[in-house]
Amino acid sequence: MPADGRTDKDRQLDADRAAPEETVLTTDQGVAVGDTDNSLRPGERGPTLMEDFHFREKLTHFDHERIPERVVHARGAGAYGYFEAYGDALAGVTAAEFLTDPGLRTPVFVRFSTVAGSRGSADTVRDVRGFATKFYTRQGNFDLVGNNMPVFFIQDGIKFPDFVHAVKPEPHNEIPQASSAHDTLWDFVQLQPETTHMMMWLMSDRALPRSFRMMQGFGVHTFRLVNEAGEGTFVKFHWKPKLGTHSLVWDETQKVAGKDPDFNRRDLWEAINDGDFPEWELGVQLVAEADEHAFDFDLLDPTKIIPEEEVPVRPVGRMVLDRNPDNFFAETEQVAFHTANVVPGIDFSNDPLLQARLFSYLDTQLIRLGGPNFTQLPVNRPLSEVSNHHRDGYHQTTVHRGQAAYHPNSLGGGCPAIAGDGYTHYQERVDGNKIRKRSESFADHYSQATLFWNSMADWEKEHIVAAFRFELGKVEPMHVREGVVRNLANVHPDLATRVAEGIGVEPPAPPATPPGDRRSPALSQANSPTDTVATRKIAILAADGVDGDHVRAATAALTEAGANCEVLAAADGSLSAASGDDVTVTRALTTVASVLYDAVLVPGGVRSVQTLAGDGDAVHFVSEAFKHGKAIGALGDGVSLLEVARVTSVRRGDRETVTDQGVVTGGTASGDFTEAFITAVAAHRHPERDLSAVPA
Ligand code: HDE
Repeated sequence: MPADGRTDKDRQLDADRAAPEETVLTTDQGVAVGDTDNSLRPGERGPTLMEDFHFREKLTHFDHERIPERVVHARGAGAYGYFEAYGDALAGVTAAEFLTDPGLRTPVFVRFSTVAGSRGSADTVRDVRGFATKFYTRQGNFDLVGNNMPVFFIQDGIKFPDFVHAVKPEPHNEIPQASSAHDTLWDFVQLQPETTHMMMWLMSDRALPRSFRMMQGFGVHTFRLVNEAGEGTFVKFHWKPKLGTHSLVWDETQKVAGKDPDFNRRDLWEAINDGDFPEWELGVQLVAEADEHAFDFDLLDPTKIIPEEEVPVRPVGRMVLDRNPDNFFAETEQVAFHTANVVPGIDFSNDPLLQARLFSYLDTQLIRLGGPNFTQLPVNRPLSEVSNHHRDGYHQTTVHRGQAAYHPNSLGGGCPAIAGDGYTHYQERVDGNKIRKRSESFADHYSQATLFWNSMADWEKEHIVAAFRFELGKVEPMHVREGVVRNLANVHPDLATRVAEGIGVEPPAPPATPPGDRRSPALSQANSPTDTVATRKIAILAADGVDGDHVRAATAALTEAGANCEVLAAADGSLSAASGDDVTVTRALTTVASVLYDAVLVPGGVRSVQTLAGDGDAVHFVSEAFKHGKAIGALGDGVSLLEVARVTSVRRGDRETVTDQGVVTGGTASGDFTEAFITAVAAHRHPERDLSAVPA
């Protein structure tokens, strides 16, 4: 690790960086430009002349600024960082150096994305999130192109265009944008039962991450690790976020989509800018080749997980993102991931979805980035040396020297030479007749959907039912709604009945055989760690006359614990506190909303609280935060604002600290109070509240 903390990739990029400081304006030919505001014309009022090369170049370049957006995962945000293995636990399992040498710091670039929406769509829509990592290893680039859900909609990649056409905006009117709540998706789903397990994930809160920094990542497919002797071990890759796995709630996501469509992107950017570097642990589930058939599902079926209780996830390293890109287009837009980018020690399985991806990603980069030389783009270039006989093509930037561009050659001294230790594909024995047929071992589409349902906490189940009702409520043809309910009956009769009751469909008859009762606690977000308030955004509502000591003491304790506090008031500037001193306002209330914060604190001060009680924005702020299950703190007179905001179903303390369902009240900002409030914020949400009657 170099002393300046920069990765080798960062250093490599120096050669490509350009900055305008101390330069003069030039054409692309390097000719200095003296006027870029007026086109060349005969006379002041004459037509523009063809010979104005600067005008033509400027406009032409502009006209060609856009490239096709990704057909899926068009909207994304990226960052650089590094990966470090914890130790050599995988030595002997894989020849991949970056996974086994704890002394190595491997640079990475990660791009997070939504799937269905266009480049300009909102961040917080209900969708799968992409989680694609490019490791610039010393043995070449390895791309782990995963998602934040561990399974997929289909089992064979030949179905991908069908699925994507169904979920994207409908072809006749291009409606709806970035939403799965429409006829064609659900029509596909009801006719394609293999989607059932993934639809459970999509209807769960996993589809609404609070932050890219608070979501898991999964390689989805079974891959192979291969050691130096050529022996293989099946592997599933997992990313676990250090901040826990947390989600927004549905009503909130829709409001955020309007208030701040860049919510997740901004969150990533700001955290890295502030030095709060997001971190994930890489884990692996390993399965010996001999155990390939030891499960009640097929390891090659991408609609299945290996329950963590059956094969534990072994932590093998950590990834930290510590640098924002310099230029969105050059880096985040032009980064080209490809599942076939593997290094020695990592190989594929015969998962038919993965096999299709091995074709599709290269193909897609060719159209998106306009030719075969996209690997030379700075963000895509490996750190290890590239030397081969590939030549020419659009945008060739390498100046290949020499006469011999073929192998074997003697005129070029036989170079580049064949590597003695080159990548060797795992020598799996494969034989069979050429057939178009799905394996029988892929036929069970429901057991793991049931496992997922059984593993959810009650509030997670409620959210899933509400999501199915919302989405299917937008589907016009009744036979499509009925088809989905028929599928859900195979998952669990409770689920099917509760969904049916909300969408005008006859509840299904009880099944002949009751559903299984297996659970996997690792699937529930209720079991995600809630031990930190790091980077959580706390809104402190105030007006003139606020108790300045409350603001100071609470801010100090929360900041100390890692949270970010903002004082919100009717206008920017500063407030005069009850004791006469000034309190700086971070933002005007009218420019923000409760949905952009994790928790609310109302300090005391009679005048301040009276003003807030008469301000609809402030009152709504509190009731909406309550509705969304967020921690709420109120001190002294601030407690009375809760009444006005209809936070009435909880016990409140006027003097000593009382916590009830994440609402923390008390007389002073004592250690007692701040500790209780911090615990309430760390819990993320308080779903135990009865919210049905709370408007917001
Ligand atoms: Fe992708 N996918 N995909 N996908 N995918 C693309 O490649 C494709 C699948 C994933 O941030 C495309 O460069 C096929 C599973 C991510 O740049 C395209 C199939 C998983 C990203 C493509 C799948 C993913 C993509 C579009 C079924 C999770 C964004 C633009 C056989 C394990 C990467 C592009 C980024 C992007 C094809 C299924 C994840 C068209 C054919 C399963 C995170 O090549």
